[in-house]
Amino acid sequence: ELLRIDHVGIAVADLDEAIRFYGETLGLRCVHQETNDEQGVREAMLAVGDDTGPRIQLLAPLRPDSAIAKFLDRSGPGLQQLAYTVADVEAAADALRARGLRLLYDTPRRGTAGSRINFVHPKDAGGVLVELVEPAGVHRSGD
Ligand code: CMX
Repeated sequence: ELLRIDHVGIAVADLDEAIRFYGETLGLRCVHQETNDEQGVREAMLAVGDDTGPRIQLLAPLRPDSAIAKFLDRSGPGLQQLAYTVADVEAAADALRARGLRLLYDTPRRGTAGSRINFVHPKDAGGVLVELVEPAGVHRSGD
């Protein structure tokens, strides 16, 4: 039920500086920015090429106790997560739980642009923090 790669998330200390670097050095265009208070992040979505494929997500911490701040403290800036698009985040999470993986949330939380998200613990996915993203507006069974 993983449909495609949605985005690759990169932890950065300074969002504006990172957006500038990616724009000026790699030519990636910032197409969306938002603050997600619950996740403790300021984030930016960058389009690659014609923007038909996966995007790059830059993640900067809002607070010292946030997941991104802890990641930066431990590992420094760099790849933090790999996110897959799913049609139904609850169904995808249930299927992975049934295969013995730990999901971080009992119920989905809000992600970028009104999406619904959950995560697989990196220790259960070969050292990769896997995010499941159900984009806003897709059909959900039970609605
Ligand atoms: N990728 C790979 N491994 C990671 C990791 C990551 N992003 N974050 C932590 N780990 C590893 C640590 O290196 C550590 O390994 P060792 O035990 O071998 O040293 C282990 O996982 C720690 O696990 P933990 O103590 O259970 O958890 P932490 O306090 O380090 O938090 C995690 C890790 C994944 C539970 C936390 O980052 C989290 O809740 N993430 C989900 C939310 C999130 O990332 N939000 C920001 C993005 C928001 C968005 O995408 O919209």
